[in-house]
Formats: sequence, structure tokens, C-alpha cells
Amino acid sequence: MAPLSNFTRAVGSGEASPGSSGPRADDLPIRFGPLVSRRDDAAMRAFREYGLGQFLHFGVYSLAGNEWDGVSARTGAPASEWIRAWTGPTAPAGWKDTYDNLYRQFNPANFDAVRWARQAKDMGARYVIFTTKHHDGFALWPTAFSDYNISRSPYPGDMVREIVDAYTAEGIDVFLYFSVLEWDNPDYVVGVPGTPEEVARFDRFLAYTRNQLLELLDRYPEAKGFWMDGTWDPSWVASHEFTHRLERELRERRPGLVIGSRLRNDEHGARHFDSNGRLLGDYEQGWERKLPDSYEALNGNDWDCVMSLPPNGWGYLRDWSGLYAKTSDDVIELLMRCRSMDGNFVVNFGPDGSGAMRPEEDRLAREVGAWVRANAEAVYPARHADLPTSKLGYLTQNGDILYLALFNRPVNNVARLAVPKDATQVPVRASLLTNGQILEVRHADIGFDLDPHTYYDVILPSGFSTDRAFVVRMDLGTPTTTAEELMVAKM
Ligand code: FHN
Repeated sequence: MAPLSNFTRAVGSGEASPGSSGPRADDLPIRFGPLVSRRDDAAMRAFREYGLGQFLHFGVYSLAGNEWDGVSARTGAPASEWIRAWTGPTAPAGWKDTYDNLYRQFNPANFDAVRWARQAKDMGARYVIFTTKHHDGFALWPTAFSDYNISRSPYPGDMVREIVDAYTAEGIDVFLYFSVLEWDNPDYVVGVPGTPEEVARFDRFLAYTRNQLLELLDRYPEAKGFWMDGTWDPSWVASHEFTHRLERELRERRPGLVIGSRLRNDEHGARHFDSNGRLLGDYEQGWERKLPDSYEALNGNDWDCVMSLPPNGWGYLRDWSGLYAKTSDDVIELLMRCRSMDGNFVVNFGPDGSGAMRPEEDRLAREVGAWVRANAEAVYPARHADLPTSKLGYLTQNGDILYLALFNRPVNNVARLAVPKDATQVPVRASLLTNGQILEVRHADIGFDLDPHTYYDVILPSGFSTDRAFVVRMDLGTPTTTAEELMVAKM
């Protein structure tokens, strides 16, 4: 089991490692624990079936693309959307001031929420997470609670409204990304507020945060949930009483709202999970650029994994040279890995300051979309299959249908699956999902001593070739042969 309260950190360039804790036997008294337990309403059922999501990082930082006047911020800023935090020898003189005035030029001529939404739809995304406000504090909606917002830029519209409308029209659910942390807000406090002046300031900041969250709920009733961020500072962690009240209020204001585990923590400082290992919120939000090792480690919690295409850098990053950017094959592999463990995979797009996707993102959306369309039933609503994992790829299941997304094709074309010897349902028929070609299934009871499994071989057609992963679809049915009870060897 992972450590229980390993999330708290003073300053951060992101989230700490997740810890999918399970309930502890020696329960600590907790007043500010979970407000909900595993929900089974329509909103959470939809969440479990999203499968693929799109993350959009768009804001003032998109204008810079991680560089300024031809100078790269790569060694001075932790990530492209963090460019305001650029320091060190490469940072331009007066950089923060320059950045804080960039919004005056924020008028993305190619911003077209409808085009983005159609592309996301074609890719197979079923939800989008949109950065309504990142750590720089610039709100992409005309908030009544801060002047640093889209209405002060030359852009004539409300981007959050345009995104909500366009994606909702495509049948894609909208989640609002919201950063609590604001680098430039004079009321924000780093570290637990100590002096009465700091306490008063941070109280104002908390009231402001609450106002903005309620404002978002009221302005965009179509939005399905919050994807919270920037909640790691001890100032927020110490505000557990406030955040507990806030979560309750958000839920009362919008029944069915889906809230991730980054919103709050318990009074002992445990984030994502309380000190007794219970999830705080509706889904685990710790899987950023990382994936769980096993389904079992997730303890049945809902979760999503968000992933940048370059190793890090979520906002527009003009120069990808020297960086490995994930390919469509990588994304498909990560998607199926998540689905095999009941998670959603969310791939990030960082449009440039004009609102254009980069060509690599356009291509990826097309390629992933083509694969997902051809293999949709293995992606959604299929979920974890309660079978031993396979080194050949990833298993998902929907009722009596089992899917194997094959990433490692065996050289002998025999795809062997392990099944518990006492299983009442085993693969009885198989076909290639992409073209319906029927495949032979053989029971291979190979007789390993002390082995709780028996094996089923699916014979892949040697004449079938493809340059991407492909899916074997199997009907599960009653075994027609039994696994032999063999003598246990004495050694
Ligand atoms: O600091 C941010 C980062 O810029 C980016 O938005 C990612 C996306 O999940 N979240 C934060 C780090 O956890």
C-alpha cells in the first residue's frame, strides 16, 4: 500500500505522486474526510464510459510558446504554460511585467471552438478538460471577480462559453480546469498564513476562489465537472475546513457535479485520499504523466490519466526539437492501458497563440480517431477484464465479449491467454475486430505444476498484417473441455 499522506508539498511545479490507498484498519478520527462515497448516478456512469478525453491548455502563455524574442525558456521555466515563472540567466529583463501585459495582445484570430470540438469528436474524445484559468490567473471567461480576464483582452468573446457550446453540441462533456494557485494575486499566500495580515489576505483569496467557482457553475450549467489544479500549497492544504464547506456547497449548487480529488485534503494534510485511505472526491486525479502499475493498486476508485505529448509542457511549445513527442501508437497504447484498468485517458493539446493546433496534433487526432473508430467497442464501454494481464497487450471486457488489444504480436501467431482453471467463462470464439475474420481458438492445458491457470490460444492469420495495434474480439462461453487435475510434484 502506498504511503497515506504523501501529497503535501510547500511549492511545486505540479502534482506529487499518486497514492491509491485503500481503507486502513486502524482508522484515525477524521472530521474533514470524503463527502461522497462511490457514486452510481448518471454523471459517474458517463464518466466511467468516457474512455478518451482531450485536455486543452490555452491562455496567454500560448502566445509565447515557451520562448520570447527568439530566446528559449526551456532551461528557465518548468514548462511552457509556466513561462511566467521563467527565471535564471536566459530570462528577459522585466519578464514578469512583459508577461503580465501580454493579455493586451491576446486575440487569437484562428480560435474556433467548433473546429476544435469537431476534431475532438473525430478523435473519439468523449470529454474535454478546458483551462478556464491557469496559474497565471488569467480567466478565459469575463469573471466579475477579477479584472485579469478575457474581457480586458482584445478578444471579443467569452471563450469558456464558446468551448462549452461547441463541445456540448458535439456530445462531448465539458470539465472545467481551474487552478486555485495564482502567481500574481496579491491575496495569494505561499505557505500557511501566519500573521494576522496573511490570514486576512488569504481569507480574501478563499472568498474570491469560492466566488469564481460558483460563478463558473452558474454561467456554464452544461459543464459536468471540475478538474482542479494548483492545490498543493500548504496555504490551501491548511484551509481544510473551508474546502470541506466549499465542496459541499458546490455539490448542493449542482447536484451530479463531478469533482476530482485535487480539490481538497483532510485536517491531517492528506491529499487525494484522507488519512484513512478514502478517496476525497469522485475520481482520483493523481495520474498526471504517469500510470498505475496495476488495476489492483487502484482499489476500485475512478480515475483519469492526463498526458502531455512532449515529456512535459502542456501549453503551446513552439520548439519540439530534441524532445520525444508521443506518437499516435503511444497514445493508442496508453489509452488501452488505461481502459484495461478502468481509467480514462486524456491527451493534451496546446494550440498556439492564434488558436491553431500544431500539425503534429492534427495528425495525431486523425490517426487516433481512425483507430478508435475501427476498435470502438474495445475502448468504450468496455472495461477491465477480471483475468490475468497479458504481455501481448491489454484486455477489456463488455459482458460476454472479451477484447485483446494486441501491441506485441507473437512471432508464432499464437496469442495465448491465461484463464483461471475454475473459470466458468472462457474464450470460445474469436475474430479480428477490424474485419470480422474468424480465428481458431484452442484450449492449451499445458500442465504447469501448481498453476492456477489454464490457457486458450487464439491463432492469428499469418496473412493479416497491419502497422498498428489490432484487436482480437472473443466471445466468452462455457468451457467445453476441462483443465486436467495433475499430480503435484514432490520435490
Ligand atoms: O502545474 C500544472 C501544469 O502546468 C499543467 O496544467 C498540469 C496538467 O495536469 N497540471 C499542473 C501540475 O500538476
